[in-house]
Amino acid sequence: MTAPVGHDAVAIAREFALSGPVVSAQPYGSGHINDTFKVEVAPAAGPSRFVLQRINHNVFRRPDELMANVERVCAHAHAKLTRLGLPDADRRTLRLIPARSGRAWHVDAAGNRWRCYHFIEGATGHDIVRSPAQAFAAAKAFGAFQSLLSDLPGGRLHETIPDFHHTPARFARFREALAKDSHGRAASAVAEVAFALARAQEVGVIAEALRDGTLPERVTHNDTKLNNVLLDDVTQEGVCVIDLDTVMPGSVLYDFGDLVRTSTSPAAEDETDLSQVRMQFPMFEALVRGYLESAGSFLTPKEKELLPFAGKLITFEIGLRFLTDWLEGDTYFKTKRPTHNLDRTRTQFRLVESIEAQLPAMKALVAHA
Ligand code: ADP
Ligand code: GN1
Ligand code: MG
Repeated sequence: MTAPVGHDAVAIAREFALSGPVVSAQPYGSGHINDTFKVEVAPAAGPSRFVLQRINHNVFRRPDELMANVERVCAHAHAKLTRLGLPDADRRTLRLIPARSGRAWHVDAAGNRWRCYHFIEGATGHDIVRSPAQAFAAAKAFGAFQSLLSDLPGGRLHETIPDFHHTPARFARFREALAKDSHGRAASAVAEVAFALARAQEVGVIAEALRDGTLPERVTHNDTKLNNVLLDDVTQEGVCVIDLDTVMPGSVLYDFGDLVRTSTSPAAEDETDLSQVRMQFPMFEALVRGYLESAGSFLTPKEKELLPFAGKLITFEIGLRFLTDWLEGDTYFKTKRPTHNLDRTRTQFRLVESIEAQLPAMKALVAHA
């Protein structure tokens, strides 16, 4: 869908207990789901910048459950980091600013849910990986995030999007969209459809192992694209994992897999020059090192063994979701041009091919890591 406009973000920001009078609220970031604004307040004793977000309720059907998850995750992470004595715990996890009502969110007149976070200063979310050092830092940060949440109290988190990474369910939805072809677009994606159908046999590997217990369920992030971890502008180290809407029970393989998808290619997710798209081995090597540094101690042998395959499967799954959205008329992901979802599909599938060609070498690397 195209980005919704017209929210009075300044007025909404004033509904939160900020440290001074709101002076501006500008659209911010490149996420595909929520509407994000950078809010500035007049100079005051406290922080002067905040992040205001409208939760996309077409995607997140139960925003109350989502916010309950986010509150629990933020509180646990902050308390644990503080307990560990980290000097900059305030920068290492998202922190919610309560609304003036005292709740963690504000509901506007149109029924939209809004929340507000402290702005993480001096750190950036990158859309494209620039160096193995960045890949290393991102993977280490997401592994540390999983470790941080491994003792989250209070029972199982809500599933904010049921079957979010159930690749067979994603495949079934793709087949339905193809059969309906509601927008007459299947003819424009013949090669991509054939590419997807040819890989039907592999879609169940992780979902089935989770179901039969050969892979453990853990608290995972589930949306570990590179721009969902902010890296320090000076040191390039991972500072803060953001975008907590899909933190829920899952497999660590989805998290590692999405890092491979988003942190190994020198091209953007929507690059139209497919000759630019490829899995760069030094980036993969850095991801493995970074991830094992923070998560290596708790991974089972099977989780470790499947890390390379997960990179391929998740890249395929996200490509399939873009293709499904293309066939269904662009109702889910924000788009900025008519063929945006088709372009994104092509990029993902080209990356899948590149991963497939290097899978034996990737497996050998992990086996010896
Ligand atoms: P979406 O679900 O739409 O991807 P995100 O939560 O990832 O939304 O936020 C969109 C962008 O806003 C991020 O990629 C990041 O650049 C920026 N951002 C989000 N939260 C913060 C924060 N607390 N501090 C600084 N930047 C942030
Ligand atoms: C969305 O919210 P954002 O832009 O970080 C999507 C992910 C996809 C990603 C593809 C809730 O992530 O699942 O992998 O786009 N988030 C949701 O770029 O669907
Ligand atoms: Mg995001």
